[in-house]
Amino acid sequence: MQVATPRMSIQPAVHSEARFPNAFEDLMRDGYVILPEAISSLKSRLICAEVAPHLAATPKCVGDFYGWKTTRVGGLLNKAPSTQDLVLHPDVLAITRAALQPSCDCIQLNLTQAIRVHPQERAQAPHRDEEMWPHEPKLRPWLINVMWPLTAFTKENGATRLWPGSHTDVLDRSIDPARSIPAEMQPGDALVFLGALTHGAGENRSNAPRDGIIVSYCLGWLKQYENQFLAYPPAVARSFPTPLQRLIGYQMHRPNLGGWEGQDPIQALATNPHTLCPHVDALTPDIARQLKAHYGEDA
Ligand SMILES: O=C(O)CCC(=O)C(=O)O
Ligand SMILES: [Fe+2]
Repeated sequence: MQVATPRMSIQPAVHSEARFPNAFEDLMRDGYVILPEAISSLKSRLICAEVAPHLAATPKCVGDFYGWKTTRVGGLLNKAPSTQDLVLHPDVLAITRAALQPSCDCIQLNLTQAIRVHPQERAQAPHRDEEMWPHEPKLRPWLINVMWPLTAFTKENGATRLWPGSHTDVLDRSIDPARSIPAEMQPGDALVFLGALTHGAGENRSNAPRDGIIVSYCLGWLKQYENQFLAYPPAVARSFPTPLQRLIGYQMHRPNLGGWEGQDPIQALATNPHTLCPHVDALTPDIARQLKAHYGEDA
């Protein structure tokens, strides 16, 4: 039996996605939304070409979650630099912030991962990506996933399978496959879905690989799935645009979380970072006011 999990109503913090005006509402209602032609097919081909050698050189995965006839490659932002445009996609970021920012000071990148589902790979077990944080109930979204197809996604070749509306139920690993739908898409489209939506890669019954890139974002106070500071240590991250440096985690999450030597961790990207620095508060305006009031000072 499925027990409905109470979820608080969600007020969008940012809601300016001009090209996809209903996307946020669709996402929150159904648990997913497809953004058609979110990037050009040219850009998608470029990303595909950059990722291809890495997918070809990487051994197949090991495990019943990752799949045995599946290849995955992480840390794409420097291996395939055009993926930076996926991560910084303005419409996706607007939708993601609207969904996550009510529950955090700033969002962060959770992972980038290319996924090749090879012919004869079985359907991945139904799951939720929010399972990695074992805390229930989650009253609001903790994670937003974006699947960017690099090849056409079809019912036959393993398009991601989604159980629409399942984000409001508890996870049921034996959920009826007949109630799922394949996210059929073309390169350039983007599938945005909630981390609480039950889903899985489909079975690949075709004779060609199905390739896609997952980009996911999570609340800024969570442990990221992919260790971004190993994927992009300062020597690598230094060349990234500042908004990307911030998203991967070189940022403070107020109050005072994620600093380095008491400073904004973006200082670590300076050519000669200082380490003898004072710890400097990074407080939310609310907490700053409360502390002033506590000490009897004017706000
Ligand atoms: O490749 C896909 O379609 C989805 C993969 C997935 O959901 C996962 O690995 O978490
Ligand atoms: Fe997943």
